[in-house]
Amino acid sequence: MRFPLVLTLQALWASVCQTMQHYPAWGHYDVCKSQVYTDEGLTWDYMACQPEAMDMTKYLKVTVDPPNITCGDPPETYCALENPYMCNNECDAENEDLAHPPELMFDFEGRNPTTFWQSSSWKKYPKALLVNITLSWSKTIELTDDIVVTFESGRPEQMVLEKSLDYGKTWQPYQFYATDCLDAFTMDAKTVQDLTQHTLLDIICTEEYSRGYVWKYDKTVRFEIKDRFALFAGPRLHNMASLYGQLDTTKNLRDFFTITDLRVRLLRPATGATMVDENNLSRYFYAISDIKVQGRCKCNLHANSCVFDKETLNCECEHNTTGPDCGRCKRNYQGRTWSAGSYLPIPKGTANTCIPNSIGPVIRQNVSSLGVANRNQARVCDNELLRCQNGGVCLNNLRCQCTAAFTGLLCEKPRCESELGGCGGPDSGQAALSSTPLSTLLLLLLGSTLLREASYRPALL
Ligand SMILES: *[C@@H]1O[C@H](CO)[C@@H](O)[C@H](O)[C@H]1NC(C)=O
Ligand SMILES: *[C@@H]1O[C@H](CO)[C@@H](O)[C@H](O)[C@H]1NC(C)=O
Ligand SMILES: *[C@@H]1O[C@H](CO)[C@@H](O)[C@H](O)[C@H]1NC(C)=O
Ligand SMILES: *[C@@H]1O[C@H](CO)[C@@H](O)[C@H](O)[C@H]1NC(C)=O
Ligand SMILES: *[C@@H]1O[C@H](CO)[C@@H](O)[C@H](O)[C@H]1NC(C)=O
Ligand SMILES: [Ca+2]
Repeated sequence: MRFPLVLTLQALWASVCQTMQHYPAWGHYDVCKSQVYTDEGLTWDYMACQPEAMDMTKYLKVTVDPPNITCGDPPETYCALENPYMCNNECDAENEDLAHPPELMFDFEGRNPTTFWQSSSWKKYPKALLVNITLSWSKTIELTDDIVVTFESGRPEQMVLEKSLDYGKTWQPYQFYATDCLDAFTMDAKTVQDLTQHTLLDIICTEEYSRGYVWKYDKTVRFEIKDRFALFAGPRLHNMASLYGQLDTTKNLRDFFTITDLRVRLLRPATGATMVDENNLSRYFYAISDIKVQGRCKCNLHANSCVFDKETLNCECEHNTTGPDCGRCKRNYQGRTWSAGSYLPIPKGTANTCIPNSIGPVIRQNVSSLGVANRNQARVCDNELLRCQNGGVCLNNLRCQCTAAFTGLLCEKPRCESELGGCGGPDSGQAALSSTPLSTLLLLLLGSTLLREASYRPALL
């Protein structure tokens, strides 16, 4: 029993090392193709690839609604929330030093004093002070780190973070924030720590970022992306292989982290007390010094760079794909139906390139008649290291034909698990784990070790 295990490990190790020599940047999916020598000379090998994560606030358009809610027209003087006698906060849109336009939420922070956007005060109390701050990219992007909104004023007592996936046509809530969730939104208060793999997509209301009048210290409101990733990738995100595998097979999980627009809906400013001081409403307003959004262009694993040109982001598509998200095949390269690249198998993924019209069907015929994989496509399965699991059969090194109960590129997942909501009972995660074959676990284990090493490079994910 022990002998074959060691051999398997060695074989795996050898193949991983070989892969590393060929693809030094493996596991980051940052290379779309590389030249390789084969019996037929120099040819291209194609891999799944994605752009690096970057600071997405450089590429957005910001809109504040209602349009004249930004302070300073007419000029106004504000008092401090915690001290109504401290009234030295002036806003004047005409005076550059005293103006607080929306751009100041996205400038370089680290200056002292901070720069910030500010709303006019709650003059119309008890009518609600409602403000929408909408960030638009005109491009689908995938979030890779927490969204962090830093307030200069007290944090709002009620707010909603919303997202759009269709360029602002429709909006869905991402997270609710309130000092009292039940009262504000008739929702139970939760934190991201209450979420599990099966409830990851639940939209929660949290009191973590609203409570407390001690706003000198607690200024941020977060939407926790990394804690959600960690449900699959482990506490320090060391098993990214597992996360990538899950993203690959579960579309709504992937879509959850994908956006074209974000909206911060400010519903009630900090009051610091149960009673609003109606005699001095200049104490109540919103001010935001910084918003952080880290992400990458969504290019369907067909591009490793994304360029900002004429005010828009566009993927630089490879693999003979085209469109802003590389979402279709180029003209004359529609030899088979377009499909997104795949993170699997780790580490290179599968490019799923578009192939020319003319030779498309012929290649496919020859692939099926001769049982040889199309050279343009990475091998998905074989009878050695990339075995189809759970009784699946490898077809032409291109895909595993799984039995009815399993799914995933290597049939590694019980079918019920890929539907979020999961396999039912609370112990189903356990059941799924124990039914995972040893070799898959080993592969993931090795993958994670190497990923950890690779993560010393800056900007992993
Ligand atoms: C803010 O956006 C929501 C939809 O996301 C809309 O219903 C609401 O009227 C907007 N509020 C303002 C002040 O524009
Ligand atoms: C914004 O402008 C509208 C119409 O010009 C006006 O009715 C409203 O009172 C203004 N609101 C603020 C906060 O200045
Ligand atoms: C708020 O209170 C301070 C101190 O009493 C006062 O100086 C200021 O004018 C007040 N502002 C308003 C709008 O009443
Ligand atoms: C795409 O097309 C170009 C030329 O049109 C070709 O050189 C290249 O090999 C093709 N295949 C891929 C997968 O990029
Ligand atoms: C496909 O296979 C057939 C028969 O084996 C052969 O005649 C044909 O030339 C092959 N086509 C290509 C593009 O290799
Ligand atoms: Ca700022």
